[in-house]
Amino acid sequence: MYKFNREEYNRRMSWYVDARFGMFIHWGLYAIPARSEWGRSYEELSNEDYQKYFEEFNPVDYNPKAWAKAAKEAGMKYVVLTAKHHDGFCLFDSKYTEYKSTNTKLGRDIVKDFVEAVRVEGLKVGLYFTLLDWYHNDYPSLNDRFHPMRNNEEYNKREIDFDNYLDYMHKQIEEICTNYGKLDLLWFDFAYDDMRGEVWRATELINMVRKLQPDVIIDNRLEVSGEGYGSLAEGNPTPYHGDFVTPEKMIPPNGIQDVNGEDLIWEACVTMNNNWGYHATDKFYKPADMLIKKLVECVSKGGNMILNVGPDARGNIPKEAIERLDIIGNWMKDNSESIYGCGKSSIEKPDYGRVTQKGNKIYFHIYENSIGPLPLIGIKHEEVDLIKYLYSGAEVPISTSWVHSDYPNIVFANLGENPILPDSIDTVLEVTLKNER
Ligand code: H79
Repeated sequence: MYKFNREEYNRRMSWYVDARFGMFIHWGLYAIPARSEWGRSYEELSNEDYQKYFEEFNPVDYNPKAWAKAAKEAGMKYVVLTAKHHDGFCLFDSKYTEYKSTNTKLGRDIVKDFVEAVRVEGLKVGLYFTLLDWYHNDYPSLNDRFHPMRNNEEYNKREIDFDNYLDYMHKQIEEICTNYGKLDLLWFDFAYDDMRGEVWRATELINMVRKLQPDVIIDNRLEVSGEGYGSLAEGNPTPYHGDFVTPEKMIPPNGIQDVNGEDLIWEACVTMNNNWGYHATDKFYKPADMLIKKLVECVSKGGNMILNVGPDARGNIPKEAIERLDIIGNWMKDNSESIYGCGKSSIEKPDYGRVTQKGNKIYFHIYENSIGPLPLIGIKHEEVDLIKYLYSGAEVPISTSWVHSDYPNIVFANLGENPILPDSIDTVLEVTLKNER
C-alpha cells in the first residue's frame, strides 16, 4: 500500500523540479483528420466513422529518434507521449485490444520505440494515458458531456459494464508500467463531473502503479481539484493526490499553493498553436520569443513548463514547431543555467523582465532596453560578488556615474553607454551574491 512520505517525495521529485522544461507529444489517429484530438467528440463520430483513420494510419516518416533529438536540442529534459488519448487508440502493443498501432500498416509498438529513443538522448521519459475511452463499449455515453455518441439514442440504450471497462483500463496501465522499463513520469487525464477519484478505483490503481514503478512521478488528474489543493505536508493525502498540479493552457498568477498556503510543485502544459493533436489549419503558433518568456515566467513562479508538439500523419513534427524549437534551443544554449534548478526569487519582478534564482545566483531576465545602466532593484552593493552576462561570462560593472549617486540603495548594472541588449528576446544577467538569501 502506498503511503505518502515527505522525504521519499522530495527525492522522487528532485530531477523533475530541476528539469523545468519538457516536451509533450500528442499523436494518434487524429493526426489524419487533423481537426484536433477532440474531433471525434466535436463531430460525434461513431467507431465506424472513425475506423477509416485506423485503416489509413501509416506514418512513413515516424522516427522517434528525431523527436527525442528535437527535444534535447531545445533544452528540454523530459518527454511525454500519449500512449492512449480519449479516442481509445493505443500506441502500444496491448494484449487486451486489437485497436493498437501494431495492427496498423505501421505495425510497430510506438511506445516501445519512443521510450528507447528518449532514453538514448539521456532524457527522462513519460507516458500520457487517459481515463476516458470513447472506443470501448463499456465506457458510458449516456449523460456524458464528452462522449461522441452522447446524442445517439440507440447507442445509449446498450447495457454497459463499467467495472469491465475499469478492469481493462487498469490492465492496460499495468502493461505500460511493466513492458517498457523504468518510466519517469505518468500523466493521467482526466477526472470530471462525477467521474473522479474512487469511481476510477483510483487507490487500487495507484497502489499498483507505485508497486510496479516505485519512483514514477504522477500528475493530479485522477481527482477534480476544484476545491483547492489538499496539503501534502500534513494530514493524510489520498494515494492518488498526485505529485504535481497541472494547469492547462494557463500559467498560475502566483504559482500554486495548497489550502495552507504552502507552495506545491506544478507544471503548466502549453500548446504551441491552439490544439494538442496535429491540426491542419490551426496556424496560430505562438512566437518563439513568447514561448521563451513563458518558460521563464513558469520558472520565476516556481513551476515547470511542458510544451506540446503534435506530429502529423506522416510522423513529422510540423515545421512551424521545429522552427520554434530551434530558436528556443539557441536561447537555452546560452541561458539554461537560469532555468535548470532555478525557481522563485526573493527579488520582486522588475518592470523590464523577470527574475529566477538558484541559491546565491540571481538571474535577471531583461526584455527591454534601458536608458543607460539598468537598476537591479532589490539587491544591495555590499551583497554583490559579481555581475555578468550569462551568455558570455563577461563582467557587467556596477555604475559609478554621478547620475546614480542619488540612488545609493540601488545597484545599477552598467551595460554600456547606449546599451542595446545583446539578446533581443531575453538577455540574462547573473548576479552572484556573497551569501545566499
Ligand atoms: O490532451 C490534452 C487535451 O486533449 C486534454 N488535456 C490535454 C493535455 C483535455 N481533455 N480534456 N480536457 C483537457 C478538459 C476538457 C475540456 C473541455 Fe473542451 C472543454 C472539453 C469540452 C469543452 C477543450 C475545449 C476540449 C474541447 C473543447
